[in-house]
Amino acid sequence: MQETIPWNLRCGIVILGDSAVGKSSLLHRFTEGTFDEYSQSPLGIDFKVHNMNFDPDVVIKLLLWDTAGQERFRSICKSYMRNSVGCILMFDVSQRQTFDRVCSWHQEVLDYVKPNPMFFLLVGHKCDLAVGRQVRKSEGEALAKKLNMVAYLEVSTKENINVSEAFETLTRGIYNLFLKGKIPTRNDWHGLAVGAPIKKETPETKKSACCNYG
Ligand SMILES: Nc1nc2c(ncn2[C@@H]2O[C@H](COP(=O)(O)OP(=O)(O)O)[C@@H](O)[C@H]2O)c(=O)[nH]1
Ligand SMILES: [Mg+2]
Repeated sequence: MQETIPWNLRCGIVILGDSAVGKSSLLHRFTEGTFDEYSQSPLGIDFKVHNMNFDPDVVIKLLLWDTAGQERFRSICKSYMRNSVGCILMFDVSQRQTFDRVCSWHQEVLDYVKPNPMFFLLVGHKCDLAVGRQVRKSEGEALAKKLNMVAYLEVSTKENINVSEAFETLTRGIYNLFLKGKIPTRNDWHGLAVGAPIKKETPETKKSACCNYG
């Protein structure tokens, strides 16, 4: 008997937040497993693919978009928002102003993707910085609740705290909503795409899986 599926769901996730909150570091830690304190921010956009397994027969292919938070890159960010169903919205717990800007990021994204849905995970980043902390965990939790987000998580890329949990929590939230029929899929929207189950057999069938989403 042939084994069913490798990838049958494809999910776009965009990482947003002010400059220097740690977006690129988080994506790098999650996909490459390392942290480099001195690495440079990318100009514009970076892109990674990561497969996630929840059930033995369901693989979710994540398309992960890193963005630069600077004003001049906003127009680039927009096209990636349009191809995403999930957003990791980050602030730096040691920089109060980055927390204060979360509401406007959130509203801006919703306005832009309308009428398509977007599901958010709020990340209070750099939680290793206990001494310089300017935002309490309870404030992050309250804001995520107020904005109807999937969850709030405190993350440290540097100390590798809650890194994979962040991606898993958001993806699982989206997956569960999808199973409940709360996320529509449409041909003209690529945030969440469903591919027909395929047979895991040869390199050829694997190749066709990639093209399965149209
Ligand atoms: N203390 C601490 N610093 C971090 C952490 N993650 C990233 N940084 C630092 O924050 C700065 C900005 O990170 P970067 O990923 O370029 O932020 P981006 O502009 O949002 O992409 C860099 O100096 C990183 O070394 C973390 O978890 N803890
Ligand atoms: Mg960056």
